Amino acid sequence: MQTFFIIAILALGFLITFQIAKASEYVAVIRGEEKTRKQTNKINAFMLLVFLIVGLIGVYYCNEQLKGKILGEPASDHGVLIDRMLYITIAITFVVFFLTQIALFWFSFKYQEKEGRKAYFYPHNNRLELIWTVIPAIALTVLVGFGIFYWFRITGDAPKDAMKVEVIGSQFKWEYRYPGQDGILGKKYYKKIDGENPLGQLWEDAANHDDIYIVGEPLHLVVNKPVKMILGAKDVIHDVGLPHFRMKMDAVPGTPTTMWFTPTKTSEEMKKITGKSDFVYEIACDQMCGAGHWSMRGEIIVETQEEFDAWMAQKKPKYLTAFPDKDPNAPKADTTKQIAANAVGNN
Ligand SMILES: [Cu+2]
Repeated sequence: MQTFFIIAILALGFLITFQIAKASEYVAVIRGEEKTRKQTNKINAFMLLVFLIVGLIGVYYCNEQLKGKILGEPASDHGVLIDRMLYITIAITFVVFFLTQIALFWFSFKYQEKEGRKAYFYPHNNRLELIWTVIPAIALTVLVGFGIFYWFRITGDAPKDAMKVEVIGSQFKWEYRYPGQDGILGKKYYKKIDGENPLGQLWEDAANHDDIYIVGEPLHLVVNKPVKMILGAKDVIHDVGLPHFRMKMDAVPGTPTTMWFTPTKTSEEMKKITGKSDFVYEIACDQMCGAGHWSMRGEIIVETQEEFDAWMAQKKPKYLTAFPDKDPNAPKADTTKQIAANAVGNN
């Protein structure tokens, strides 16, 4: 039905344009070609001026409308750099936009065809050529220079003391893995992935024994502590998008990618800054990865080291779930019986 309407509207639009063209052709014949051409030329020149004014008002209106809808303060060290770069770019392009648009439409209006006026033939001017080559060259060098400088800082190596966390995307969820006490993420092999071992951890690698697996709950990060994310995917290409930290990086099956940043504000601080009591840091999938793509929205909690440690202390390595008999804290079957027997005896 929708397709039918679209085709009908297009056909109607074509018909109307065709009829108007035909009608103006007849009018031209009746009134005389030359006169009509001059009149149309005048109208066109005037419309260009109208376009300029309406366009500029539109630009201002859009800015007013969307002002409060941008993300606000960045919540990471890299975010500050990204925002600064963005504002410098916007400031430069803003000036260029205004100057060029006004010149373009105003000149078209002012120098429209007039009786007795002949276009001035002005083929070349070295000084002008130099000016409009050198100024954009300097502006672009500044922009690209900033970009490269920040790019190297952001994509450079993470600090040695950075905490590590693995982020794995699949249709349609995020899974996380912390390296545990040893600070090393154990080896994985995709053929080992099953219901009991969702990341395919190799249990013979001892580095895996203390790794903490998290799914279906927010990712926890420590404020003012650099975090290095090791990204991966199980099926298609996903993308870890962290809008509040101004970070994003593809999560690719088979090829680990990394990114690092330092969260600078806790979730609680962010609630005060934004004035929103329900504020949450989001992790989004920034790659159209399938029909359930939207449902990959996850949450991140940024907290103090103490809060993080308290949360982490409740977590049990996946290894101990896979091999309950290796768990020193798990109640042994016979010991439980013994305790029960003792309790009965004491009564
Ligand atoms: Cu995705």
